[in-house]
Amino acid sequence: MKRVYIMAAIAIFIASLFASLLTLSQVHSVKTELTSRLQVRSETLAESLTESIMSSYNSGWTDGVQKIINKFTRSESLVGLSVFDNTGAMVAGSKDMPLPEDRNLINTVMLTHQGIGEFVDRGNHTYYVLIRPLYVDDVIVGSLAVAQNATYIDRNIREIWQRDLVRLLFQILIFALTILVLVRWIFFHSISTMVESLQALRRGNSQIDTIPHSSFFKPLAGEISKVTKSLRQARQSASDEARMRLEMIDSPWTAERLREFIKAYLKDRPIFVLSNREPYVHSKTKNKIEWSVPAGGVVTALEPVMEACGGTWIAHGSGNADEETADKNGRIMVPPDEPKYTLKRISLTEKEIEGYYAGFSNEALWPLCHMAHTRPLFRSDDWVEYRKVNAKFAKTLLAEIRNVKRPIVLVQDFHLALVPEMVKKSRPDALVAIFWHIPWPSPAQFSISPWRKELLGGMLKADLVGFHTQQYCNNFIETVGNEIESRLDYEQFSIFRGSHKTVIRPFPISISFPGSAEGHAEPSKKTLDELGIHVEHLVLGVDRLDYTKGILERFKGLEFFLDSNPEYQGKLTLLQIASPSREMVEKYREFAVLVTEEAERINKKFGVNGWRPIVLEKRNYSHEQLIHLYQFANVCLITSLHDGMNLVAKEYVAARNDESGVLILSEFTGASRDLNGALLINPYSAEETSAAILTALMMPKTEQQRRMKIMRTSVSDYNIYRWSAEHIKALLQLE
Ligand code: ADQ
Repeated sequence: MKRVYIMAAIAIFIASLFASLLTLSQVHSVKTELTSRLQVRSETLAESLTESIMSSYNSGWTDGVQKIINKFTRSESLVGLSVFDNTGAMVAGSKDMPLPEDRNLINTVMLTHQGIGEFVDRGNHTYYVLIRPLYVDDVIVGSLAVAQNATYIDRNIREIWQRDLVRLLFQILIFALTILVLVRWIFFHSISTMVESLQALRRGNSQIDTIPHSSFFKPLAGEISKVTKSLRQARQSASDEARMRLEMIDSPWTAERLREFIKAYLKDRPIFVLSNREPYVHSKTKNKIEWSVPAGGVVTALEPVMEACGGTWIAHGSGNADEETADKNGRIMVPPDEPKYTLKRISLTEKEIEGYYAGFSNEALWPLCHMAHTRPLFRSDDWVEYRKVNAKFAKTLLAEIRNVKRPIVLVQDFHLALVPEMVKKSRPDALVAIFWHIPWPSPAQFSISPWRKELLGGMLKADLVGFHTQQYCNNFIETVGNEIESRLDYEQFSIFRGSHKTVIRPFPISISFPGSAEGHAEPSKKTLDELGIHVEHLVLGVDRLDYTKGILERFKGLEFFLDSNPEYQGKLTLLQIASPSREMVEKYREFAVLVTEEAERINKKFGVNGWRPIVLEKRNYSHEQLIHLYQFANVCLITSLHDGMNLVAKEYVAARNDESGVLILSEFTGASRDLNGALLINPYSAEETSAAILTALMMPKTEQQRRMKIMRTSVSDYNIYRWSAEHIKALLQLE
């Protein structure tokens, strides 16, 4: 629409310019005509007066001339007359005669024998003064000046401008209104109807067919109808195929297959997802509202599932325009450009965010579950807020499922550990699963939490508790055994408390591969060019700015590598994309400073001729930009000190459709269990990291391809659609 306004403004500008030029030319011709008429009149007048004036010359110019002057200047258009002798001195003249400033004109007239006309301004009036020589027997004896009122010429011109300007403004108004009506109702309306219809079709709503039938768009509408028809057919056959594949164990999982699976297994039972982070954040800058997808594993993993299945996602609305963009109940359909499911936003107070999110979740539970040598901070105020916000989430969900029989509830992550118990208390018929996206620590490590029993009690009311790896499941079951009165069944990996059974299962999370843009994008070097990176070897790191990701250790490993392999100096760059994370937590702010300082130190040590060994980009990149970077990176370097899974590793593998590139992966990530072709390292050892970089750079293409193939098969065999299907299947088996 903005472009339409710009085009309308340009059209109006051109029309105004054209109209102004026309008026200007009209003004010019009117002025010329009026002036020439005035000149002719002045000449005639002067001629007729000359005779009378010369009759008094012989009597010595005196009283006679003055009398003639007084007699003639009574007329309205003749403003004044003056007579000069041959020395240029005034002999007689009317009172207030407007004479030109330049008195030499009188002498010039007598010398050149030529009459001169001049416009003279006096106050608000303009006069035309004509000076002519006076002769006796062909000898110049003086001159005569005749002044006439010329104000009416300017008045006429002004009137023309005013009249034409009003007409011009009126025309512009009509013109602008016509453009707006044309664009709004004919083009914009028709096009947005077409877009809506195509979007509905893309969402799989084959009933809607609102393509406009106006004759103007007929050819386009015809083409679109054909395309939509073939899309419908393609979708139908994909759906038929997916239904057939449901029965075939070995066939790949796709969004379509998951949709068919959900239809077949859940019938019409809706899915409710609860997580702290929302999948789409609306933010307002100046007067513009924009949406973005926040960086983070939970969103990356669950968004494709919700797109495939629909349902409701309940999350904290953290954007400053979230409230404004949602309806009065906090609901909004997303993705914003192609709505497929409902996002229900919960608003939290500053105090709640401080205590529940920054405090208990990120300063207590996060370091408690990650072995990254950061001490957890347990504050009872934070715990109070954590419980309060968990209750808020549970209450919101209970309102949403009020009229839903046996709802499926998928609670996500460590922020909402108490929600399963709170939901089950009111709705025992709900099937509840909680998935823990981060590692589960050893029983000894978990035992330091003052609220360990409450946390475990909250989780154990779920029917299913999921982790990424078997190791985390083992840790959890042992922790429960140590802390809570219960019966453990190691054979079925279940925990019984009273009559309630909770099943513990590993579901290694993944990404949407194949089935989305991964690996299909045309590689583009745009971002690298913009960053001025033109090296032979690109090593890539992509993380949230989090101390568990081992970014400082990665830098140390690179420093060790450049020290031990100086021939690579100037030829290799580590591009570290690090999106700011949890900035309200002091540890994270300190960590961001440390990362910057360390990058600067290493760059200072090795940097030469504009080459920097580390390019640190502390910002969010779009999914597409990341895919392009993955495609150009010879090495992806993941050095997490402890990581539930690490989806970046899988994203790198998925983007490498040329089957080359080397993944260096910390052995302390969940992903290291799934990705057999990676070079595994202990990130605490700079020597090991450095050796792996050298191995990666020297690895023959055939070996790279062998390893990459293994990893790509693994990611595509167990993608996010399969994760979701197995998760839901396991939950349904518990009914
Ligand atoms: P995270 O700790 O957030 O997830 P990870 O699994 O690596 O870690 O996922 C990060 C996601 O954010 C990836 O999709 C990545 O592309 C994206 N991302 C990172 N930096 C970005 C940037 N600068 N710009 C844009 N996107 C960026 C948690 C656990 C993990 C677990 C996931 C999923 O800590 O162990 O794998 O949940 O369960």
